[in-house]
Amino acid sequence: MRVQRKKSWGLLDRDVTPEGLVVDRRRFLETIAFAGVGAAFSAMSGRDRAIAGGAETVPRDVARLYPAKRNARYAIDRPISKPEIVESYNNYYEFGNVKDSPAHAAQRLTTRPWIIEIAGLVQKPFSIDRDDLVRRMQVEERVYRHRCVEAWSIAVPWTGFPLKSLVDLARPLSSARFLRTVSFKRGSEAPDQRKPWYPFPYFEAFRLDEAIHELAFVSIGSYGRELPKQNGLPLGLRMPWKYGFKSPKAVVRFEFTDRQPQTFWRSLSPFEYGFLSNVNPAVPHPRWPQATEKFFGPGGIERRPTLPYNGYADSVASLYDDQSRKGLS
Ligand SMILES: Nc1nc2c(c(=O)[nH]1)N[C@H]1C(S)=C(S)[C@@H](COP(=O)(O)O)O[C@H]1N2
Ligand SMILES: [Mo]
Repeated sequence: MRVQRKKSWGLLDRDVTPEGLVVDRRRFLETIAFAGVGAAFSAMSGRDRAIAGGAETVPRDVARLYPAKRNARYAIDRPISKPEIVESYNNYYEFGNVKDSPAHAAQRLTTRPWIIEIAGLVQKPFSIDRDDLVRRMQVEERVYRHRCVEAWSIAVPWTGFPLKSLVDLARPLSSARFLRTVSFKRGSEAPDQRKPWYPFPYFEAFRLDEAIHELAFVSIGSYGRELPKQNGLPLGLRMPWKYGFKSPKAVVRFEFTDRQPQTFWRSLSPFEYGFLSNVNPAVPHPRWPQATEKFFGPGGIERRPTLPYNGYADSVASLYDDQSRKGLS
């Protein structure tokens, strides 16, 4: 079966548990920190002091955020998926359109430095480095369900902070009604972005009331360490009550608008992809019935009923009127 094909990169090993993985990874990072480069590090400023060598170093204070304390409020009804699956079976069209391509192709993305722009209807537009943004946030771990419109699903412990904290930092004007995200565009590192048939960079958008909902989450890590590139490093969103394409990866720009923005997949196929695209078992997608899903559980694939709002109805259903509850949009 394709998704279980062995992948080897980093420190992943088919046999380690998620917990074991966290421990191994930290030990590795700490070993690096204390091994070769001591003298060089002590000459650097605290900000630049980094844990690992090479071009893209994780600043030491950022690496120390992991593993972040899990927020028990977001416990879910199913076990966590194996990182080996979550990190080898990906949708990330910048890095190919087959599931096992991003796991290797995305390693070419340069993720540090990474400047994020805050733009549009805000009191004062600004740019901020990803690590500086992270330093200003209260970081925690949340286990979320993730449901792709293709009808597969996973459950993942993400590290990050509420999108609302970023919105607060941005200080939107009262005229702002929507939040639009734009992901990176760098054809030299993501060859699939050079192909003409997709309108890269990837762009998504949300109503502002959705963006400040407590479930809307900015992800910077998973399984107790920095996000793998194929899962969205340096920073992505996780909107767990929506289909997976509404969780953009590698975001470089947050833009506040007063009109509903266009979105990537909707621009390609408006009858297949709604603006809201909340998970809804009653509304079949033209290509994928949505009544059930294939959950990548720790013991293998489980067929499960799809839950309204992906199981988050108690929390988010009140955001939507009858009209938007019924349909795709
Ligand atoms: N920039 C970008 N973000 C993206 C996508 C993409 O192609 N490009 N695919 C989306 C889709 S369709 C899904 S299902 C999720 C998959 O996230 P995962 O690979 O971390 O499980 O990422 C979403 N975010
Ligand atoms: Mo998806």
